[in-house]
Amino acid sequence: MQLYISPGSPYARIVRIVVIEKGLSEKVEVIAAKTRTTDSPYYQINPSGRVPHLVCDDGVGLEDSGLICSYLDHLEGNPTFALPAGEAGFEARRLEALVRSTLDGLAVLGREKWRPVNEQSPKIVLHETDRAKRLLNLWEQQINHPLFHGQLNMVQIVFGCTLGFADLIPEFSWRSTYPKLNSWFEAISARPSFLETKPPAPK
Ligand SMILES: N[C@@H](CCC(=O)N[C@@H](CS)C(=O)NCC(=O)O)C(=O)O
Repeated sequence: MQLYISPGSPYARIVRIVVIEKGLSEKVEVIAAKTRTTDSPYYQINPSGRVPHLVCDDGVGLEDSGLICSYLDHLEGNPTFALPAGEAGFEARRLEALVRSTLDGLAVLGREKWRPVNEQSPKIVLHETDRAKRLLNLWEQQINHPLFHGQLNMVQIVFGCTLGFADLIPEFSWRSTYPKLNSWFEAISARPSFLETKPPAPK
């Protein structure tokens, strides 16, 4: 299988972490795609141009980190990240959706802040900074939720990649404001799968 990524993409990092945690590194070739470029050859492989994108052994392409993680988790018949049935599964989906919402907002903020200053929209920067602060305030209060602890799950992986991405955004310093999130992040960042996929500093 081929997994198309970009080294700085937090969504691709979610999948790369699942590949490592599931012991699938030998079976999944990780390829850096050229995204956000006119006429990139990658568009022949994935017309949407987004990463992550997994080309399965039968040639079928899968887009979206949630879908790819679920596919990889079930590949060898021993899903470790599958959700429990009923109430507990719904609670995990509720948290993952809100963590992904945090990441989606930060992705917009990051993209804006990496543009030259004269191309940035102050309105978008303010809107996304405010959203991120409201959500990080919420997570600072809820980080003791059992799903953020114990056996690794998708909520933890997505949130770890979210905070790792927040770390890279210029002028978005969150660590001293949210000490509980900081210690939680320090702990998950020490996992080999997180160390191995640490994003490079943006250029
Ligand atoms: N919901 C998607 C989001 C993927 C996404 O937004 N990827 C960004 C990189 S972080 C991308 O490929 N951008 C390139 C583009 O928009 O052309 C997922 O979870 O995989």
